[in-house]
Formats: sequence, structure tokens, C-alpha cells
Amino acid sequence: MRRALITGITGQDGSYLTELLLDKGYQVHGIVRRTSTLGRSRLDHLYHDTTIYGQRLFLHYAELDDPTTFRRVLIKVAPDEIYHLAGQSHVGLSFEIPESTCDMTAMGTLRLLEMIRDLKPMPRFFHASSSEIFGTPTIVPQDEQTPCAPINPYGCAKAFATHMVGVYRRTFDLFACNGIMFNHESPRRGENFVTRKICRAAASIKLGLQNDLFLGDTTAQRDWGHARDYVRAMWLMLQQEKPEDFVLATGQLHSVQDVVEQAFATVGLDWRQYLKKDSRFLRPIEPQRLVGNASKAKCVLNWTHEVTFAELITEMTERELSFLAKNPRSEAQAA
Ligand code: F7E
Repeated sequence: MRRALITGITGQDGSYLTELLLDKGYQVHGIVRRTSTLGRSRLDHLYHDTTIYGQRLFLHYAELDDPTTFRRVLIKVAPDEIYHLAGQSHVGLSFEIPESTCDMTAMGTLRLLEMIRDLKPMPRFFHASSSEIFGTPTIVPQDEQTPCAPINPYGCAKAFATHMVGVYRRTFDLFACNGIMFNHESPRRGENFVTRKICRAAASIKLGLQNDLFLGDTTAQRDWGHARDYVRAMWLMLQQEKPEDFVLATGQLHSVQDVVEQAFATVGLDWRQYLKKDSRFLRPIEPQRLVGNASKAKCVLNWTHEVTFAELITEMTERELSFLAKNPRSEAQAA
């Protein structure tokens, strides 16, 4: 049985990847921060299944700023594949906490690479890189050759980690790959990201639980896909003959305004009555023209996104609606 280790297993991508790997017959080990004991709702259905948890799925406490503990887990698990998804992933927040963002996302990745270098044999390694490494690129759409030019602390941290993965691949012969992922969402997205915030608000307003939706820049555009499509590509990348970097994207740009219109249309409401601008959600600087060219992934991995933008936002809104209808007093939960 092949063994995979996932950092960030409790997150959106970690939970979908766990399901995918269990389906493929893997034994899955996840790293959990001691502080995140209450944040496992995305894994609850697996955690409470006694045929899975403790049999083929295991969680271990470790942190990337505590390499000794982490190394012990690595030695004990001896994974064939490592999927490194953990890190501070909120771009807006990275302006507030740049040091810890860089420590977790940049230095955390380097520490992990250093630990892997000492393992014999070395496991294959996937790093969740981000379109934020491109900043405001002049080349549109962006591919694996597009230069890094980040414009926020999060993008800088990801650019550092992405380059380090390349360095370890070339220098130490590590099978290490960067998935340069554009925005990917789902009903399991954290509620402080804009798609989930909008879909939840549309459902909540429809049910009379909320009056308004406050947003920052609604003209901002992104290339939004479904997270389940993206975790499929992560696995494919580690099954190839040689390690390479891949852009994972839909190739289509939509605005925050498009998300609002799709979500409110799904619940049959006129967004004009509820949308309010709020400067608290504006960022010091916004990336522009971030849209990916995933033709290398199509050609080498035979990967392409399957879920369209409209299907994604409709699914997210409908899930919020059915969840809130059953749990009107609840805080947002991972669906
Ligand atoms: O913002 C605008 C905001 O926070 C999208 C992460 O997964 O993708 C994600 O980063 C856009 C921005 O995602 C609000 O200014 C307007 O232009 O959902 P977001 P992000 O910053 O694109 C990349 C690829 C990653 O790697 C990241 O880890 O929406 N926006 N009003 C707002 N954004 C938020 N969060 N809240 C608002 O009220």
C-alpha cells in the first residue's frame, strides 16, 4: 500500500486530496497543528468512520517551525509521496502578518525540503504554489515560463518556496514539483475568501438571516476553478516519469461582480438591493490580469478543469442554502 503524507490536510484541498488518495488505495497520513483541533470539520466524515480512521487514515501532530517533531513523523511514516499544502494562504492577511506568512510559507517549505533531503529513499514531493507569484504580469495568460514578480507578502513567500523546490530538484535530484495553482474554490472554501463569502451571503439573505453583503473591490478579476479538479492534477504530477512544474488554471477570467451576479441569480434575488461597498475589504494593491495557460498540464498530464465557473458558484450557493436551511443559527461550516 502506497503511503502519502499531506501537510494542510484539514484545509479545502487537503480534504479533497485525502478522499482522492483513499479512493486510489493509499494509506494517508496528515499533519495537524496542535492549535487546529477544532478545525477538522472537512475531515469529519472520514475521522468518524472506523473503517477508515486508524486503518488507512492517520493524523499526526507536528509543525514546520518545530523540525525535530516533524522529522520524527517523517521517519515513522516513511511516505512515498508528500503533498505540501500547508501555509498562511490569505493574501489580504499577509499584509497584516507578513513575518509569520513568510515563516510558515517560505521557510516552512525550505525546512521540509531540508528534512526530505536526509531521507533514504527520498519521497516524491508536491508543492502547492500559487498564481500570486506572478503579481501583475505583462504576459497574459501566464505559463510555467512567466517570470515571478510578486506584489504582496504572500506572493513573495510563495515565489521563494517555488524557487527552492526548483533548486532542490536540480541540486539534490529530488522528485519535486510545483503546481502553480490559480484560484480554486468549493463549498469547503474558508469563509474569508471572496467566493464563499458571497455564496454564503446570497443564501443567508434568501433565508432572511442576513440583510447585506459588504465587499471590497468588486471589479477585481480572477481565474476561478473547482478545487476537486486541482487535487486530481496534484496526484498526476507525482505519477510522471520526471518531476516538472505545471500551471493549473481554467484560462478564464471573471470578476468578483460576476460571482455576485451568479450567486444571487441562483437564489433568485436582485443583488443590487443587498451589495454594499466596504473599504475595510480593500487591499493596499491588487494583482492584475492573473489568468493561466494550462496547456502543458493538458499535454503532459492529460489534465483539464471539468467544472465551469457557473457550475462552481451555483454548487457553492446551493450547498450554503441547504446547510443554512437546516442550521439557521450556525456559524459557517465546511460543507
Ligand atoms: O480574493 C477581492 C480581493 O481572498 C479574491 C488564495 O487561495 O487565490 C486566493 O487568493 C479577490 C481579491 O482570494 C472581498 O481583493 C473583494 O481581488 O478570495 P480572495 P485571492 O486573494 O485571489 C490565490 C491563487 C492564492 O494562492 C491564495 O492562497 O476578491 N475581494 N471583496 C475580496 N476578497 C475577500 N477575501 N473578501 C472581500 O470582502
